[in-house]
Amino acid sequence: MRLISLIAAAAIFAAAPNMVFAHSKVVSSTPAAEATVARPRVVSMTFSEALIPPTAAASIVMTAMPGVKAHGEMVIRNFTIAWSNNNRTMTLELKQPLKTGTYEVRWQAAGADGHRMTGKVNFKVS
Ligand SMILES: [Cu+2]
Repeated sequence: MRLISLIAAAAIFAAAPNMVFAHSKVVSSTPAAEATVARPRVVSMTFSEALIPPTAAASIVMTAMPGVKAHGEMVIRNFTIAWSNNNRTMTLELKQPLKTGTYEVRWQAAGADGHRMTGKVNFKVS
């Protein structure tokens, strides 16, 4: 029993650095999180590690529009996705610039350890 506890403790210590460092997250984005920008035509996110593109997806959701009280969520679909920076940067190239409003970009992706992570980046278009 004691040996098993020791093995379990060792396994937790061995796994801890990966748990802290290996999970994908956004380290920078354009527009930047919480920024207000003029109508962008490109939204990009750079992640903390290379992603496996088939596991990655993103959606752009307009959550509010000036002067419209109960806007609800409107999903923006007119973009294509490109990868660069050794699969660390995901760029959403919009066919039309985003209109004035409040946006949330929702992403999901897995890095080297295969764990699927999700997150979001919020910004405003003026
Ligand atoms: Cu993981």
